[in-house]
This record gives sequence, structure tokens and C-alpha cells, in this order.
Amino acid sequence: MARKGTFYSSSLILFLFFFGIPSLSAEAALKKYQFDIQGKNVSRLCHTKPIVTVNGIFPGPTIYVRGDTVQVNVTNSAQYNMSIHWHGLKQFRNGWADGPAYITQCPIQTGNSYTYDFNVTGQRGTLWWHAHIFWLRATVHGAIVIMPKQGTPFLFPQPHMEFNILLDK
Ligand SMILES: [Cu+2]
Repeated sequence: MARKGTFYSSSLILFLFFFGIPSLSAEAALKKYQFDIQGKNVSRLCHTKPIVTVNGIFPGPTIYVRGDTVQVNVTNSAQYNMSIHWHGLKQFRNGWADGPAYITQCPIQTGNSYTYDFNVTGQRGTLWWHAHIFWLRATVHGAIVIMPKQGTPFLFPQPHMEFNILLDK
């Protein structure tokens, strides 16, 4: 009996190996982003100021994800230690990736990198990410857009276009 049970288990594993898990395989994806935190002169309304940015742009890059797993490698080249928080995201079984400095992690020190690795299974919507230490969130922030499953219709007439609006000080 034990052998028979073992046989069934092996068969199931082989089946999953060759055919995948049907409901998950279409969605499962790995999205990788690189965030380089760096100082940059940025102009707004005719004034130029040195600020801390991600990848030299302000606001920072938008993360688009439809799949399950996101990896964001953060390299901190700024003169301030910091962490990144994924605001509003439910960190199911990814608590270590939540990002508040001195709560779930030590801040990423100048010259060091840290890879946030989390999944967004079952979540959707437009949220934002931001530095989670001191005043750095004022300029180190951006949007994270979690799109619904492929083929999921809108709950309203399909919009002509979409763009993100980020409100900051
Ligand atoms: Cu937040």
C-alpha cells in the first residue's frame, strides 16, 4: 500500500512538472526591477534643487505587475540609509519585504543593495511605494500598478486611456 501511495505521489509531481498547475501557470510571472537611489538636480516650476531620486527620475519608476512575484533590487548610492515600503500592499507571507526601516528590516546603507522579493497574488489596483525613513519619502516615491488577470473585463466601460496621478508635496 505504501508503494502504491508513493507511485501516485510521483505521478502527480511528474504531471505538474510537465503540464504545470493550470490555474496558476498562466498568471505566474517574475517581474524584476532595478532601483538606483541617487542624488540628482531636478527642475520644477523654474527651480532646480538637488533631491534624492530613484533612477534619476522624479517621481520614480512605475512598477507594473500582473504576475505573482516581484523582485526589486535597490542599490543605495545616496548619502542616507533608507528602505522602501510598498504602501497598501498586503504582504501575505512576505513580511520581511514590507520595508519599514527598524521595524521589518535594517535600512539599506549607503553603497549597499537589498532585493525586495514579494508576491501580489490575489491583489490588484494602483498603489504607491515610498522611502520609509525620515523625510526621504518626499522625493523617493512612485506608483505600483497591479493589473488584473489577463482577460478579466473592466467593471465599467473600457476607458479611452489610463495614466497615473501621483500627489506629493
Ligand atoms: Cu506608506
